[in-house]
Amino acid sequence: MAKPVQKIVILTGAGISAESGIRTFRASDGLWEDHRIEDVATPEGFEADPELVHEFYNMRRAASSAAQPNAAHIALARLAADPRYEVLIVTQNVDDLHERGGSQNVIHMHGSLYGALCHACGARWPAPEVMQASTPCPECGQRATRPDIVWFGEMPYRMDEIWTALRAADLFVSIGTSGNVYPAAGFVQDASRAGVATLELNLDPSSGTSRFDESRHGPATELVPDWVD
Ligand code: BV8
Repeated sequence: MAKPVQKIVILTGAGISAESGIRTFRASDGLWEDHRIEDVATPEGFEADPELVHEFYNMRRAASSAAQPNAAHIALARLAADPRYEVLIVTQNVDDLHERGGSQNVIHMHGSLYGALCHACGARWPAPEVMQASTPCPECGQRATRPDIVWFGEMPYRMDEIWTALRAADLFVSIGTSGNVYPAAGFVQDASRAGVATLELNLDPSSGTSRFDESRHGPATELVPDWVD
């Protein structure tokens, strides 16, 4: 009788991309130049100044495209390739380093720098490297283009799928996130309530560290390959 496959749900945050040179939110003290991130990563911020918000995301898209996946991204792809495990990566990150590191089963719950969305009709298409609000929508032609990013106050993507997978998992692992933003920060509680084992791999204790069965602290490029291998 073949051993049962172990189901693992992995939540990642900005910390897994830090060693690829992509700044985390905390490292920038929640600031981008002289703007609070909550001011640019919100629908109100976009309404108030669409070009400023596009500039914020164009800069981050350029940083993401210039970055390389690191040993942590690559180790997670190795784990998923092992037939003993069924791995789902739920990332809060909007970069594409998981995919470029070889992972296939990835949910971008906060959207992606590589998606464009029409604020008027809801159409989606692949984002150009540099995006402007005036870029006409390929569907409705209106000039209301925004990055396909989930801002504060907006509903994250594919939550039902995520919660279902979380509750059916054997193990929930949180990597590189400070545990400050909901609903992602609540996943450890959802997992524990469903009897799922929980592990935190983070540079330093997150806001939710006491909720994990086990916490290991250090850089992701050391912790993740050690855990995977
Ligand atoms: C929603 C896309 C409802 C944008 C992002 C009060 C209480 C509870 C909740 C709320 C509240 N007030 C408001 C809310 C809701 C709000 C929220 O949680 N606010 C917080 C500030 C309190 N949440 C929302 O608005 C969410 N939506 O609730 O919708 C709803 C319901 C129905 C219908 C409609 C709506 C949406 C939140 C999504 C916002 N978008 N991202 C963008 O990227 O520009 S959030 C953004 O910030 C990131 O995606 C990420 O989620 C978050 C930053 O978190 P981290 O990834 O953890 O990054 P951070 O820098 O904080 O931490 C890095 C960690 O890595 C650190 O711990 C560090 O130690 C570690 N690290 C660093 N280097 C390394 C490392 N680890 C390992 N190795 C290293 N080398």
